[in-house]
Amino acid sequence: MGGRNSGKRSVGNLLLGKEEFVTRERTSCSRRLGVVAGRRLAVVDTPGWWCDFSAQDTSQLVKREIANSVSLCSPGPHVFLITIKASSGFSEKRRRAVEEHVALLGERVWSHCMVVFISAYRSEHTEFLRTGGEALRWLSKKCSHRCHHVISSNDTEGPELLEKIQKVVKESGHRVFEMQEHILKAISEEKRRAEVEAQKRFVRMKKHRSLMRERLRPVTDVRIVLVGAKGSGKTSTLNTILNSKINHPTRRTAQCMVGRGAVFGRQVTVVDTPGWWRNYYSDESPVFDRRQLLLSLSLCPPGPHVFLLVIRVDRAFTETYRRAAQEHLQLISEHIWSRVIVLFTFGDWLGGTTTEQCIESEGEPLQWLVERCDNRYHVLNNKTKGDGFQVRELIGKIEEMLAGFDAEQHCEIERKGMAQLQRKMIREEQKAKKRLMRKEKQRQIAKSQLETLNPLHELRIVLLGSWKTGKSSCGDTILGRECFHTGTETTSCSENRVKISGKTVAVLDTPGCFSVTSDLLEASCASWLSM
Ligand SMILES: Nc1nc2c(ncn2[C@@H]2O[C@H](COP(=O)(O)OP(=O)(O)OP(=O)(O)O)[C@@H](O)[C@H]2O)c(=O)[nH]1
Ligand SMILES: [Mg+2]
Repeated sequence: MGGRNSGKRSVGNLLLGKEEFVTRERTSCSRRLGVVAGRRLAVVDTPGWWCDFSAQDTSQLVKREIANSVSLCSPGPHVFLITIKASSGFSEKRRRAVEEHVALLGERVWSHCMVVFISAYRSEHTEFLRTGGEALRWLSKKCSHRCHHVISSNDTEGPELLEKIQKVVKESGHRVFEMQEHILKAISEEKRRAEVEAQKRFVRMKKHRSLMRERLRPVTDVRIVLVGAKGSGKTSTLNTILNSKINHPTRRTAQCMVGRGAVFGRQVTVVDTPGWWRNYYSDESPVFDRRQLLLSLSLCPPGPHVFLLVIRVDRAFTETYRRAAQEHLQLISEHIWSRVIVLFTFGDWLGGTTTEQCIESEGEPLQWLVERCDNRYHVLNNKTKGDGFQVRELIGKIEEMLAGFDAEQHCEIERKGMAQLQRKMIREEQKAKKRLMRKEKQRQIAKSQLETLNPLHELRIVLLGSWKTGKSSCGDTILGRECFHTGTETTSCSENRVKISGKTVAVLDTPGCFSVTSDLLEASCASWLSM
């Protein structure tokens, strides 16, 4: 078990003494058998979790497969190896991810767990142990200090690891980890149910598509708007559809952007939009982003044919995410649904699993969304684009959707409202420019005044703000190093100081879970008042 790319496959291969595990397992378990030094060995590789994700963000499919691994080595595994790649580091967040995912098998599993650290070379391991800190100590203790270190490139490491496992198994009296029969049965029944439902959905989709194809009218101009949560893969999708590199997908899209190109004989316009936070409802999204969503319609005149709702297929999809998607889409129009296709990205993650199996395994919120779109969905792999087949299929699905409309094929823009919005945005842009100029002027004045003042030898800064606004991270950024505890709630004030350009800069980080009052200010600065 372990995070994605944490080296599970190489550990399996080391144990079996040959390249038995070839392909990466993303969505299902794989089992290999062997005889090594006279021992019969069964090794099961499980799909990994994203190292920084909590179990809540891992897809149901992966969680079910992790639990299902137990049934693949009947009567039960002797040992669970938790693989940790030394080069990736082991933060508190990663520790929590391990804790939550291992706990899917129940608390008893810990007495069968052993940690395997994988490094490319020995010094990397030493450095890893030095920096691993509290998180590493926790994991080691949780596994009763059953830990082993392997160098991935060294083939001779396998027998040593096997010896260690054998020792652990002997110490536990050859006990195996058993899961209650009814739990295993429920897992396998759920798997079967999802497969049956997936097949039904696939047949339904195919039937509807062939019906629509009979009514197909040629479309020479296709206008697409991409909408979805932040980081769902909208910009990458634009690049895949147009076979271009218009915008770098590692950068967040802050404003709508248009791309155009000829795709399989059609003139295609794609509008990319800023994403919403997956767990924010529409009234929590900034007004600017909400307006951008509306503005997207005007960027592909006379109006878009289709909205592609982009969703990562490799992540969990909860009721909160569903509601966030619903609310943001309905900002554009209450009647939008007949023009929406769910577009799953990260198709490369699926491996041998079908999109339908994912939809059926993930649960009701995702199924609701797909149903709301009349069972229209498509999956894209933006990493390996291939020969364009996936884009050709997508264009085909869009045209089939359009065949279902009797009259106007594109979404009408409400012209009066749009003109008002555009005027408002121009006015705000002008105001923003003025504000920027004012700020620059203020800075110039301040700078000239600074020259007449005595130089400061120490600068003290207090960070205030509500819960999870990024105070501790700001502190780290200001001081240029990781001084504060980020990622966990700050419960008491803490101060760090660093010399920057000959000046001491002191930053005081404060807890943010209560509102800022003058009492708090006094308390948090008490240590400084005497300075
Ligand atoms: N493996 C894989 N990675 C993908 C895929 N699609 C997108 N990504 C990666 O996901 C990350 C986010 O992709 P973007 O295209 O920037 O996502 P976005 O929705 O435009 O993000 P925002 O503009 O911030 O809302 C990038 O690192 C992409 O390389 C895919 O199909 N497979
Ligand atoms: Mg983007």
